[in-house]
Amino acid sequence: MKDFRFAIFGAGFWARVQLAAWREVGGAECVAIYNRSRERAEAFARDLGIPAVYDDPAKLLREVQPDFVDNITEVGGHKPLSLLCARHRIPCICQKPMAASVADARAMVAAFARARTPFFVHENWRWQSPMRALIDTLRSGEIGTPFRARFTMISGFDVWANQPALRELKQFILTDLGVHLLDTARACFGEAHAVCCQTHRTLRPGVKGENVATLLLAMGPARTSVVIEMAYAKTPVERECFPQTLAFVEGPLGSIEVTSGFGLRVTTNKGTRHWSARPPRFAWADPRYDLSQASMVPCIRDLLGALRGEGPAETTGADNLKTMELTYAAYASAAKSAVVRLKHRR
Ligand code: 89Y
Repeated sequence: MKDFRFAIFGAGFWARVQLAAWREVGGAECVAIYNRSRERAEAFARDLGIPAVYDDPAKLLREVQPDFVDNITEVGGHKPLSLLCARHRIPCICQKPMAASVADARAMVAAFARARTPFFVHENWRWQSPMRALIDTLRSGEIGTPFRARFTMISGFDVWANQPALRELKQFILTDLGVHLLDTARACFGEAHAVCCQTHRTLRPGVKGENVATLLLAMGPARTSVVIEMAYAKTPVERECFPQTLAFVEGPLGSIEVTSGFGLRVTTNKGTRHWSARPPRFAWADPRYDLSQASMVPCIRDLLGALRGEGPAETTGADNLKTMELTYAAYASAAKSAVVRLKHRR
């Protein structure tokens, strides 16, 4: 099968790892890079062996005509650069969070639909090995339809060291981490009917946005009560699990626990079975981010399969629009101290 020729937009922390993940998967070769700082793009291209460097994205698209673009810029670049791809009818994978507002996300999805061009979001949390094991166990029906679930991601890890731009976001933890947890919750329990959210800003002025959030959602046909707790508050915690999400799910036939150290524990009236969903270790991954960076591999595989026409991807732009609606509904709830209902949902 012919390898795809693709271009990356962006030359930051995640672009470097994502390129390594593409190489791990194979079947697609990065032939060009765009970054608004040419100097940064050149250094990146030199280090990673990318033949062509551009500081003008439209010129890149015209001259290189890549089979697709992987847009790994910061959120400010997501809308303009994705829309540029749509105008050139070049399929695009956009980094999460897709957009800085629901209106922007809708405009992006609509532009690709009009151009009849594939559009995806690189959303890898649902591909983390323990989260996938949770999704698969729920879909097997072993514990029945869950009535309640809890996702917890409370970490003292210094996420700003590698990603200083996160300090400047006026909307921080829900757009950075919340999108991941909400997307995974959608994969586990179905679409949200209502959300109630409270946030805190405990690290001002160094970190501008909210860095603590607690959500209660009603999700899916059974209106499963889903509680999501997240914090990057530099709180000393005895067991640091970054970047793992811990979970506890209750159903009529049993419960599932995702424990620190990638453990899965499923308890039914037959007893408890447990196993480890440890992710593979890739030499190119930063050991502190192993779980999350390893999950880029199955995420990319899924997107590549869709680009090849082998089947639909899980994280299309249209699907991720529901994650965006939910994320910004959570902000609206926090702003109003009120429950926000989501319309037109399954
Ligand atoms: O940016 C975030 C992501 O996508 O995964 C973890 C992270 O690096 C910090 O929250």
